[in-house]
Amino acid sequence: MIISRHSYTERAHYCLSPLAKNLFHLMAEKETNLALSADVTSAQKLLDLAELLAPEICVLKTHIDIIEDFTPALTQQLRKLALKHRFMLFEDRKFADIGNTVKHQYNGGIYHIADWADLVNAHSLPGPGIISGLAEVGRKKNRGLILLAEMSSAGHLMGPEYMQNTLKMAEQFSDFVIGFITQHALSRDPHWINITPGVKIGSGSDTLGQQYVTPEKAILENGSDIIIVGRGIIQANDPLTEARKYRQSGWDCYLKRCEK
Ligand code: S5P
Repeated sequence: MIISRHSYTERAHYCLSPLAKNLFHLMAEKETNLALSADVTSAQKLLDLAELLAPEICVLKTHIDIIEDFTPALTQQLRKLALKHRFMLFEDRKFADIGNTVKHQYNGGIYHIADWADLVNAHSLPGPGIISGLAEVGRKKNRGLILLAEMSSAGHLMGPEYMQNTLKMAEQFSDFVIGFITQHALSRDPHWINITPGVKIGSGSDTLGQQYVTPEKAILENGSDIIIVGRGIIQANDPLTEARKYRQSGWDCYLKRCEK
């Protein structure tokens, strides 16, 4: 198992992406490795959640295309909150097309994702052209890309070979790709950030294939650096208290891993 014992600050030194470096420093200084998956469908709900939980998180992950009353004012507000409370915005767009198409999807359309999202993600499935296309837009705006190496859902097709090939592809773009959506750390190189969704205290699953691991398993056994939590927090009676539990648990596991 490939698990880094180094601190986030130490790992920041190895990053070729300025954004990855900033993210490691932000996590170390704010003492949080919790990303909130704010999967709600109204702009006001998203802003309320962001405002409430901003002090607890390093990353706010959005699905901007599920917002029913989207206006550009929403992303401007999110950026203001991100600056004020020091967290990064991650649009979970999961690009999966040829380079020329994703370039337009990233830059244009209704959402102008590249203008406000520090981070986006993409599937490696179409080959390196998808990264080149996104990099044409994102590099000059100092954005970062996360490649999906391994999903949390039951029956996914991302086996060990796919994961290794995703790593190899990322290595060609290490100033722009900051790491992976993955259940397991992929490489000994300390600059890659392993980001893990499907995390819930108590583990379990949902009725549509989502599979959960605990923060302990994600960070201590599987080498995750950032845990993404959605329904475990946003469907709780008291999301703030719950977010603090995840934050504490995520941070304690990270410290324990560094001590080993
Ligand atoms: O493999 C994955 C990749 C992602 S980005 N599995 C996931 O669940 N996600 C996303 O993480 C998913 O789209 C959702 O926004 C979030 C998990 O939400 P939860 O409510 O199940 O914690």
